[in-house]
Amino acid sequence: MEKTLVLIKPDAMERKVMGEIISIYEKKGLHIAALKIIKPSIGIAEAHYAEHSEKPFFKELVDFITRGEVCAIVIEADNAVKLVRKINGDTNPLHADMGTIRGKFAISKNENAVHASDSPESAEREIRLWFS
Ligand code: FUP
Repeated sequence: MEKTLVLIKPDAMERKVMGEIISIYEKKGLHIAALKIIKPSIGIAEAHYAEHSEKPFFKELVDFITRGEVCAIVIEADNAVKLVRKINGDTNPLHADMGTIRGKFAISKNENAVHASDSPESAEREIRLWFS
């Protein structure tokens, strides 16, 4: 079965909606295969967002993800990658459908509540990074 990595980001953790977000994946019937709460180091944040290292928002991204606790989750399901990205919704909360996690919980493009891997290959790399 396919695996994907979800991060519940510091904005959502601070607002105490971790349980509510996890329950959305569970109610959809997805299997939570692993879960841990950590305060990410700058190293893990930079490695996670390596593909964005040349982007103007990279520093903001790393500062944000390292400012507090994150809940890292491995979700296992058929088509987990596509399904979880659909449940999470558009990166920009202004474009996210209101039924999605970002539609319900995201504040801005940066503080957008959740991350999910964008391909099975990214999922493998990210799961190795967060659960090594
Ligand atoms: P997503 O796959 O939906 O998480 O989005 P991207 O991989 O395109 O972007 C990674 C993160 O960068 C997003 F969570 C939000 C952030 N971002 C910004 O802060 N500003 C931007 O202009 C674009 C993305």
